[in-house]
Amino acid sequence: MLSAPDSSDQRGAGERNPSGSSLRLRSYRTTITIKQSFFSFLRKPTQPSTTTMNLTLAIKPSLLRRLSVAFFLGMAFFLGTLENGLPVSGADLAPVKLIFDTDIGNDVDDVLALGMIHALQTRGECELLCVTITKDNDQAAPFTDAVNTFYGRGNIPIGVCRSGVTPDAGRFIPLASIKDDDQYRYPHDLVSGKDASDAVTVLRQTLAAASDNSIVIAQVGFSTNLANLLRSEPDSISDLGGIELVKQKVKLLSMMAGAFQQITRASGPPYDHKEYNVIKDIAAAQRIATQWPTPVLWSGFEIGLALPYPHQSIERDFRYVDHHLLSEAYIAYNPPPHDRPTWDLTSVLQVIRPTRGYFDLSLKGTVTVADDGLTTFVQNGNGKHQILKISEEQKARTTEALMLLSSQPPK
Ligand SMILES: [Ca+2]
Ligand SMILES: [Ca+2]
Repeated sequence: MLSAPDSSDQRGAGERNPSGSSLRLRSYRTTITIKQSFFSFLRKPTQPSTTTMNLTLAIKPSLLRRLSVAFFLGMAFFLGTLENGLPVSGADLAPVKLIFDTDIGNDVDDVLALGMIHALQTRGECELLCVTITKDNDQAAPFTDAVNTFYGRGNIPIGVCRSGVTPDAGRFIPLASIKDDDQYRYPHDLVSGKDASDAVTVLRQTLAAASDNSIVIAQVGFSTNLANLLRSEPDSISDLGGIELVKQKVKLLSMMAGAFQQITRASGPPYDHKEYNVIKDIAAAQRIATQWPTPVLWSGFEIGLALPYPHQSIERDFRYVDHHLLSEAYIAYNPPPHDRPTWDLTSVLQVIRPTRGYFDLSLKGTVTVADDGLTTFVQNGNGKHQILKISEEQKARTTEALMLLSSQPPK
């Protein structure tokens, strides 16, 4: 096994390997004969040009070891640029340009997913361009701004919808309004969703400003905003209607929506699950399934359910500040020892780290959303859809990644 050069490298050549191993490092001498004309550019005009010269290179053991280490580090770097045996292009290493569309304020996995996005941005792996919200409550946008501000990105545009869907405050978004000594516990300057722009406007502005085929969207709530985007008409922001704008600018949509396996409860037989993000706006989900013009990844209910967030992380990993909006939201929603499924986190992780083997993807096919909200996936050669899958072997490593990224402190 290779190790970095140690203090023995400071010793003179020929000294015994301090480890006492039988491997004796000796001086290696290599004689290289090179046509002197090769070095003619170094030659003084008076030097003869037709002779050959012998170069003797004495390579000391310490140098040899350094060269070995450098060689293997170089190989490791080279192999690190391979994914699935294929070279990773510079474009693959560029930060993913991300739009996060969320019903933040209902379940708490949206909050952990947003924290994870910030951690990945800090690592240079993505750039969060805007957040659009499908929960129609005026405290959802200030809560989102508070999370973004905590991670040092309080100017990220936030768009809201006025759909009437899930208008209640829920269990944790009022945390953004808490004040300690007349100061917001969680600073933010967007104090009400009434002051935020319409989500479709924010989406159209973000897409219009983007390079072609550059945008990835993670939709982890209802399909309301994206369905409205598809229906949007050309306007002062863009000459393109919604479908054309998406077709030109969006590379991939990743959705936490639907269920593609029967779900087993603690008691009772397995059942066909009507998933929350779909049934809250079935018509919008149907529009996405039938009209969205780019490839779509679907993370079904069964994926996040298979990856419960370890509650010990909530108790331990967020204590680097006195108050943490992520852990307080989790506790307000469903406190430890509850291990909340990681539904929304899975859709984010897959699109920012698509080649790391956290999940498997089905072959291509088509998702259908029935009028009652049930979803089915049928494999076919030319469909735009793929569904996420996860194996027993992947679960521990993927959970670890979700946990570490969710709880990573701001830079
Ligand atoms: Ca702000
Ligand atoms: Ca959600």
